[in-house]
Amino acid sequence: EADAVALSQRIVRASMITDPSTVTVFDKIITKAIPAFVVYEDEDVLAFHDSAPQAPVHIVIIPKFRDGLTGLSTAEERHKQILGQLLYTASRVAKMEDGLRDGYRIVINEGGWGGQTVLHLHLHLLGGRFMAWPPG
Ligand code: DGP
Repeated sequence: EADAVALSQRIVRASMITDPSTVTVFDKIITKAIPAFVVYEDEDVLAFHDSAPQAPVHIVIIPKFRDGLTGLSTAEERHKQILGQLLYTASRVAKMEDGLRDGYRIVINEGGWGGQTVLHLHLHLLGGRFMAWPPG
């Protein structure tokens, strides 16, 4: 039964993903139309606290210009630089967070079965507790 519940939850989450051309909540965070606790920002990248934290430290890192990157699966040659910048930002931000001194985890949820709900590529930076393996 637990499996059935987990599967139905994933299907609900997948159904939230609709039109890749839609403006997502991350656009509103980038334009400051809705507030977020920003921990790092430069010309290309924004990092902010996740509103539904799954660990004591849970930061979302996004490119400011989606440029077709609805998720990792739409990555193309031209995205190689921003993909590197996102990981490098994760490394920089992790150094600033006391709770991540003993380690952390980077996650990219891709597609419905990957648990993705926002169609704008993002890294999750998680830590502040032991991160179990395998992930759920
Ligand atoms: P994913 O499920 O991998 O697509 O992750 C989307 C994350 O975005 C999820 O962990 C919650 C977070 N999130 C969604 N809406 C908001 C919001 O309005 N503000 C903030 N700070 N985070 C949000």
